[in-house]
Amino acid sequence: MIQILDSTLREGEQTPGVYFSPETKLVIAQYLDRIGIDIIEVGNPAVDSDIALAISQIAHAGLKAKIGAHSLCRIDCVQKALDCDVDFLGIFFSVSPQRLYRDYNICLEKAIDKIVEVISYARTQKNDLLIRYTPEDTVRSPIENVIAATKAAVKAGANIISIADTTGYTNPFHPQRSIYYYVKTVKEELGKEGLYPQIEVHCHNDKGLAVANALDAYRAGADIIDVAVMGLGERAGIVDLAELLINLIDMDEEENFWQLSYLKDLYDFVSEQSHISIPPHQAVTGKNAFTHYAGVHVKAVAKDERLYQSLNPEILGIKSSVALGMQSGYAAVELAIKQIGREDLVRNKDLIAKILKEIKEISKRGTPIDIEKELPEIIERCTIKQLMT
Ligand code: HCA
Ligand code: CU
Repeated sequence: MIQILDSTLREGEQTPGVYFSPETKLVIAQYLDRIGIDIIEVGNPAVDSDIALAISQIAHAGLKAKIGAHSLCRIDCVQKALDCDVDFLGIFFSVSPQRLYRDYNICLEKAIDKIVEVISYARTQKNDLLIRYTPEDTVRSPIENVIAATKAAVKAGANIISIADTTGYTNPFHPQRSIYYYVKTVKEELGKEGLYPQIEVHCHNDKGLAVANALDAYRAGADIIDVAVMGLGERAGIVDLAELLINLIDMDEEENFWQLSYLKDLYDFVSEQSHISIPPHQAVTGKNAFTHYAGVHVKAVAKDERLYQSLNPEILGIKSSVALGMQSGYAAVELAIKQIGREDLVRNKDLIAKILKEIKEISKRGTPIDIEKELPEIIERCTIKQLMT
C-alpha cells in the first residue's frame, strides 16, 4: 500500500515568508496524523533551535505517524537529528556532475565515501531508525551515478531511497526524463544485487506537473510519495496533499485509507498560519471546488450533482453549492431561495424573474454575491417592487 510523507513542516516552511511556530507545527502534525499520514518530516534541527524543539515535541506527542528530521550529509547534523528522538532521518547529497564539480568540489568516489560514512554512523546510533538517502536532483543526474550512490547507501544502512525531482524537471511524456524511468531503473538495478529499499519520490511543481509525476512514479512502483499542504515549498512548491489523495482514492485498486474530512480544517489552518490564501478554484480545497454557477450547469445538478461532478464532496465532509450572478438562470435562484429557507417563494415566478434580473445587475460589480447575507435583501427589494406594480 502506498505511504504518504508530508513535508509541510520542512519543505513547506521553505516557502518564502512562512514560519510555523513549534505550537503551530504540533497542531499541523496532529491533523496530519488524524488524516492517516504515514511519515511527518518536521525539519532540519541544525537550521534553528525552534525547529529542533518542534521535532522533539512532535516526536514525543504520541502520534501514530513516524516522525522525521531532515539532515545534511554531515555527522554533526545527523547527531542533532538523533538528539530529537526521531523515527526517521532523511539525508541528502547530490551526485550530479554539476553539483559535485561546481558546488561541492569533490569527485563521485569521494562523495560516495562521505554518504556511506554518514549513513553508517546513523545506523550504528539507532538500529530501528528509518534512514532515507536522497541523491538530490536525482533526475538530472546520470543514472550510473544514482545507481552507484544508492547501492552504497543501502549497503551502509539506508532503508529508503528517494528519487528527487528537485527542480520539477520530469515529464511523463519523455521516456528517459520521466520519474517513472528513474523509479523503475533504480528498483531493477538494486534488485539485481538483492537490495530492496523502499522507493520514495519528491516531485516539485515548477512546470505544474508535480501530481502527474507523482502518479507516474506510483505507476512505476514507488512506495512513498512526498506532499505538502497547499503544495507549499521552494519556488512553485511540491505535490499538494489533497490533490494527491483524491487521485489515489479515485483509482479503482486503491481503497480510501485516509480521513479526508479533516482536510478542510487543516487547509484553513495552514492557510491562516502561512498567510497564503487558497485560490477559490483550487482543486479539492478551493472555495469553488464544488460550486456550480452557469445556468445550464445548475439546472442539471439540481437533478443530479454527478452530471457536473466527477468527485463526491461528501467524502471530504462538504456539500456542493450554487453561486449567483450574471451566468445564473431560474434554477439557481430557486435553489438559493430554498437554501435560505424561503421555499414559500419558489412558485412566485414573477418574483423569481425580478430577483434574477437584480442579481444579474449586481454581478456587474465583479465580486461574488453572498447568498446568506445579500439574497434576503434582494428578495425584500423585489417583493416591494412587485407590490408596487
Ligand atoms: C532541499 C531539497 C529537497 C530535498 C529532498 C530530500 C529536494 O530543500 O533540501 O531530501 O529528499 O527537492 O531535492 O527538498
Ligand atoms: Cu524539495
